[in-house]
Amino acid sequence: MKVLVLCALVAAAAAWPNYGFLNDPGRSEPSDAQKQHDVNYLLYKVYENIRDEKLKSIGVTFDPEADTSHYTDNGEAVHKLVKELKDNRLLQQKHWFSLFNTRQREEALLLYDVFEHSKDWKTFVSNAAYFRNRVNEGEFVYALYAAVVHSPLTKHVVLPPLYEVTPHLFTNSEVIQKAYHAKMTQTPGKFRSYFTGSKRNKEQRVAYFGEDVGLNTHHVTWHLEFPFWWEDKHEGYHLDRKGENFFWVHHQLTVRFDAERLSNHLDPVNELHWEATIEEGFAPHTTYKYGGEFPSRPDNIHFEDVDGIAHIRDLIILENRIRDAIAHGYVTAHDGSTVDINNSHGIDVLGDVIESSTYSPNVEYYGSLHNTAHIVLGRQGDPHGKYDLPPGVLEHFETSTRDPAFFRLHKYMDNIFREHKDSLTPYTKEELEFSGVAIDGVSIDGPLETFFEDFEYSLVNAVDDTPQVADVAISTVVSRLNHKDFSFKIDVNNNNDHEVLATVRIFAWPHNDNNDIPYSFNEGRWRAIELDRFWRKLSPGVNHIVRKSTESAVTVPDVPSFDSLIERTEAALSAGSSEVDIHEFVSAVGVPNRFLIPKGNSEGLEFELVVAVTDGKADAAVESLHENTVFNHYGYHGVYPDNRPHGYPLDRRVDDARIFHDLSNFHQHTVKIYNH
Ligand SMILES: *[C@@H]1O[C@H](CO)[C@@H](O)[C@H](O)[C@H]1NC(C)=O
Ligand SMILES: [Cu+2]
Repeated sequence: MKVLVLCALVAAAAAWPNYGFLNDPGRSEPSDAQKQHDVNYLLYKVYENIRDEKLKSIGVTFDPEADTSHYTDNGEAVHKLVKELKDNRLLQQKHWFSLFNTRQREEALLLYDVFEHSKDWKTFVSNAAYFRNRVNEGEFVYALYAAVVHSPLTKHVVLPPLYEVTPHLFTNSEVIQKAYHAKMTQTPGKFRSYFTGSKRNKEQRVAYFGEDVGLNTHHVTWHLEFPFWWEDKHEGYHLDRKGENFFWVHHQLTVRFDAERLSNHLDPVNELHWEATIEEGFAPHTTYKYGGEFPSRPDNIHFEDVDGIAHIRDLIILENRIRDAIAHGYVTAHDGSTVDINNSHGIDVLGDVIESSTYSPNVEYYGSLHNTAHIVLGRQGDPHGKYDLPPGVLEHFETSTRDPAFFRLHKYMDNIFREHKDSLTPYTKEELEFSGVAIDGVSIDGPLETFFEDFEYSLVNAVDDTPQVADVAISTVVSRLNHKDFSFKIDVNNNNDHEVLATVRIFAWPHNDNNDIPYSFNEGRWRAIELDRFWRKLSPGVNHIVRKSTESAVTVPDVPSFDSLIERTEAALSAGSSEVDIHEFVSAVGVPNRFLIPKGNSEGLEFELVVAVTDGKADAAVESLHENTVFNHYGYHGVYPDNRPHGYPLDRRVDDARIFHDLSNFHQHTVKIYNH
């Protein structure tokens, strides 16, 4: 019997492709460096044949259904996908892809399921090579990115910057055209990208925010880490606080954008209103790789129903149902039971309801306000499909923030969330105190100063070629915001006779509004930009905490270029090293560190800097947070680190600011942010 089983195993292995590491006895999985190499080449020139010979031949000879013992679901997912493929039902290649398109999303998720159910890397990578040649490229890229983010097999793999994998979604058409010209004429080219539109459009002053490739990557990556389609059967984990994270990530985008506007003498964003005019039009100056130009929207249009998507009046009804739930303090689940939201957890439920995600307790009743609104707003240029235009920028996470209307839409959502938060009872002094702990002083070492710098990224993956045509260097240079390094110095007195764990939370909000009137504490705290949140052990006596701006837990560094990622990987492999030293780039979920502080202005824009040191023992949801160095601001693989709500202790209404000013574990002072 034993012999029989062994024979069967050997036979199965023979039918499976010969993948390099199999020749390396004693190793069951390839090294991280090898996986990084494979992912690099799966994404390199994704519209053409794979440039890695081994992967390329696997892509041709592999039979995904040959041995289903390599799948955790006995091949169920792969059978489904192969059947769709054989029945010719899959979206063609060289066609646009949008995650908001139901059928296209289903196809991408079928492939995601195949990756997820692959027991080992060999199976994962062979399927990737095989389906890359057969499914729509956009679906492939999405499925692979999502799988690499979530799979335990790719824990240390760094995803190449999306703006160099699919540059069309990040780069203006004018520059893309120059890139094609450079390729056709085999002349290397470095082209400057300018922000969309002209100075006649005031919105252009803040285009450096919405069009920043790093910020767009943050937005895409957050939605990959917390997809609305996620069900807990995936990888077997629940994405803790997904709905609340949805609120917070967009709340932060909203308040950061308003702070950029203030820095540029613009009024804050007005919320979108279904019955009012959308004043700003938008001309995206962006083209699909396949499928034409992104549609424009003229100024001053009224919302129109979008055929096949939604009636405006239905969206108003959904909004009313949600606001009704907030007023009642509970949502009604699909089975008629009620879910209490009049508590700290309510925001999480509400986030699931508004987005909506599969976690929504009643999608039949509350619908999908956010996702539907994205499509409806994205289609206002051609609501009845008369001109057969492809989806709008708002139907892709990569391109959404380019359109200023994105921020209107999110201001609208944000105000609904605020209605809920404002309905909760304010924190009391007793709840906010940290017994025996007092902040002695807070200072900033170094200037709070921003500047613009040039950033270059490659467009080689934007243009077409074949292995017979040599590559010429093609890139674009874009201006981007950055800031000088600085550190927070926080002196904290621990008057207890023992060590305590503390959570340090740092925020800043604009001192004045657009009319130069100071914000009240309650208005300011809602506009607070989160700068950092970390845990520290405090010894008895005085503790001098120094926290560098580069260490901020809400930000991530910019990912190295695709070229340098490939170079570093190949160097590691040829040196026989099993890993590539790129650990700090594994997560791209955070805001780029460059955007940690808003732009400010030449006279110095005033902000209220706020530091709260709260009881870490009560706050910490997991052990050893004071030693944490990985990005886990929104949680990691479903585990959220903090027992407190996002934005704590500023997340609730403040009726009496004296409560905060009387706290010894709370500090506030005015700072100025300069831009030179
Ligand atoms: C929420 O709870 C608070 C305190 O328990 C209560 O005062 C308030 O009326 C409740 N709100 C709703 C909408 O039920
Ligand atoms: Cu979003």
